[in-house]
Amino acid sequence: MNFENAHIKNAKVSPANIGFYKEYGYLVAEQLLSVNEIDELRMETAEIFRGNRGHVDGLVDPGELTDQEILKKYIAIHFPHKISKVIKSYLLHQRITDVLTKIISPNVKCMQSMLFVKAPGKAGQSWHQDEYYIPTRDRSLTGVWIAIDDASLDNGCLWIIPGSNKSGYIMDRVPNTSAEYADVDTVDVSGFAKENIIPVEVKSGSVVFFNGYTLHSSQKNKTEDCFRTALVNHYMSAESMLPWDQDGKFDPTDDLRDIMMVSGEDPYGYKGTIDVNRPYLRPETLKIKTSL
Ligand SMILES: O=C(O)CCC(=O)C(=O)O
Repeated sequence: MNFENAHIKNAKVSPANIGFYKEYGYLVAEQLLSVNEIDELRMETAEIFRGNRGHVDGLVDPGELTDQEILKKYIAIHFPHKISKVIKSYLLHQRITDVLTKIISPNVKCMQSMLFVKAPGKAGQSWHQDEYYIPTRDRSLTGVWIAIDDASLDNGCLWIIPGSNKSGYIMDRVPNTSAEYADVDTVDVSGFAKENIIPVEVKSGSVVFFNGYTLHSSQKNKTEDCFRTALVNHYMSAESMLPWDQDGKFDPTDDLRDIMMVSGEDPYGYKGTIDVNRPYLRPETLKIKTSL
């Protein structure tokens, strides 16, 4: 595996990058966003969790608390773009959509955002493939993971298994017994060679792109004072319908139309769009779609 090709240089996706993505299921664009953009995202994160972008069930009254004191209470908020124009604008960021049109399709839509603050001491996310939760019909789901803080081994960076996307099937889920992870279930990765399970440590402003079949996880934030803030958005080809009922939250659907086009044409544009997802705080222990 030539890891050099995992890196997008100067925001330009090369044929070697595309080949690497097909084979290994991820790419990294170091410092794709500027310092000013990251500052804007950091300030917006504080505003959202202060409740200044609208009500979200479970947000505590900020009173006299500092931003750090407030953020320490949370792991993440789902669908922040529903209340924040700033977050919404980053779903459409040109340097990000330029990459997406090369690795997905000229026609790309976005169906979700998640803003992780992952305060010190908070657990990480167990091994999973995102398509288990967000099914597309053409395996085009793509996560875009924007590092707002530096992400390191200590504060719980992403871990990835390059090439795990290749099998093209959803792996079985088993009970999670590790305190590293907040979830009740996980994928057993003991069959993968240890050297093929790699941390993706990145600097603030860097963006990691990964396929919906790529196994990934993140460990506990073991620092005492260092957040691991990241904005994670999910995209797919606009050619695919989105049969996503969010584990029964919505009526069964062959095409959830709570989407936002970020590039090209929407072949299903005649259906219009809907606005049904509301932002919610991620609970300490997550039990999405588990039969365990
Ligand atoms: O950022 C994290 O800790 C995990 C993100 C993740 O698992 C995802 O985006 O699917």
